[in-house]
Amino acid sequence: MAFNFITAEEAARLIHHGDNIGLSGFTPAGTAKAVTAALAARAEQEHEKGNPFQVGIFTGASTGESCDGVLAKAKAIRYRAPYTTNSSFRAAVNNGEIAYNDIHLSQMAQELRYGFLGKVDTAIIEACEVTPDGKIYLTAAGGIVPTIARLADRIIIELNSAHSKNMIGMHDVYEPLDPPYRKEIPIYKPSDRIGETFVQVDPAKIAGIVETNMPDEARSFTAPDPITEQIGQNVADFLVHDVERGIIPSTFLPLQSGVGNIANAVLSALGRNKTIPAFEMYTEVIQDAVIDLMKQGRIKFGSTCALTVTNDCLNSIYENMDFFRDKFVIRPSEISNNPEVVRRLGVISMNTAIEVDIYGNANSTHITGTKMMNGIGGSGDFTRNAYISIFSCPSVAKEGKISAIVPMVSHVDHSEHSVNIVITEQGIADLRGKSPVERAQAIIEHCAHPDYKDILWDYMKMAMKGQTPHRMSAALALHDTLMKKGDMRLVDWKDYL
Ligand code: 0RQ
Repeated sequence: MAFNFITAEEAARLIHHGDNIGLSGFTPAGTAKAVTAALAARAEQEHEKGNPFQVGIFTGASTGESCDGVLAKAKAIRYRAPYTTNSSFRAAVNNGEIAYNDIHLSQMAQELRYGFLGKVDTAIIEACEVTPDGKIYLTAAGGIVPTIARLADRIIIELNSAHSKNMIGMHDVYEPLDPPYRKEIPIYKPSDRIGETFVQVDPAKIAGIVETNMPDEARSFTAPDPITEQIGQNVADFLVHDVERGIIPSTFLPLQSGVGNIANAVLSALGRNKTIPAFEMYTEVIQDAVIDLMKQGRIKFGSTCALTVTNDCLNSIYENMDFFRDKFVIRPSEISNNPEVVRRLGVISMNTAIEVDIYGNANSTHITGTKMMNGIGGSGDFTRNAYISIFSCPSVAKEGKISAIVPMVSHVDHSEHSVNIVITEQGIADLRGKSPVERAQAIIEHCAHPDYKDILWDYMKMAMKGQTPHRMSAALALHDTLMKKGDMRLVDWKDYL
């Protein structure tokens, strides 16, 4: 069948106020860019005419400026799920302008199929190739494409020549059946392939193809500083110790790593530590450090949902695809983050927290309990099911005014039951096999910043005895002091008795 080539503006006119759109991509990798930017312009025009114009957005994870950024600024988003990292979007969420539903990434596709989230009217899918019989070859991410492509009434393709056709063959597209018919997902090692290299759609649903040449909008990394270097070193030391005492098999286990500067620094440190054998990853994002370690032979294989790399790095992959072809596979988020597979493979998870409390509950999402930072992303998919779950963060934020170790987290994403190891630049707290009081001793002793150790020990002294000692009137005193005096160190426990 002959395709209908249209402009991004024409594609945007196919979308109506109140529609839900499903987007390809996972992190800014592989995300729709041209049609979403045109949609933002359309929304602004409609708003100027006094007409309402807002859509619901379903994605794999975060997107880039030409999606979440411009759409949030244009006040064109009514509802969105899941993860996002865009600052304009974040501001709109925290102003109460956008209904944001922060879902575990592995669950996004199935919640759409189960009908929890409403109808998908239009899917906008970035591709490096599409064939007349409806085979869509994706770019740098898997995301939720198989599901939105099947559920949507119409599909718009962004055929993006900034992505090389060398990406053809790097995807493993598989969509599970829903209960009660679901079977096991037959992945027994990270490199196992179980699906197709393309997303098959009914070509009659492709309403138009928009040709683009737009690079992905991945953020660049800041160079590791002494704090992130030390955190990376501590994570590597911890893993070496557990290999040496036989807890982790000497052949090692697949790793998962979150996004951001800390995650990048952790992976670099692991790569440098030659006591850790060359390893594999079963993860949701591959960042620049992973690609460097593949080139050095330190990482043998990576199963991922996205190549969340800088454009220089992505181009170096495209130019050296002969080398990379057997080094990674890109899967839909439902599979890359699948709890069943994570637990079967014995994945060691490494994620970053905003704050951790003395009992091991971790807050990955909310600043001072109320303001959304990014979202839970895939951290819960991996943490709850990991062989060993690790959370790392600097012991303090904002020049020491904020302690990342607090008596009680202001929001819980990962409970004490799921968090095994807490690591800061100060040291390592191994929470496995410990009671709550033993955990508190380990976290304060090994992870808290020296400025906060006595403050936290004093809290322990004033806490009411029990399985999990707390003084309820003082549990959030550090946060309260931060809001009132601008520095948690100024807490006066007498005010909270
Ligand atoms: O603020 O940007 O103003 O400097 O938070 O913190 O230390 O630079 O670390 O970039 O790795 O982000 C948890 C947000 C960490 C991220 C989080 C401030 C700090 C700084 C960023 P500035 P850092 P990172 C994979 C798995 C949740 C989801 C997840 C995240 C900014 O890793 O979103 O793990 N994780 N998903 O100053 C106030 C505190 C703070 C604080 C840090 N206690 N109070 N501000 N900050 N701690 C991703 C996917 O699933 C796709």
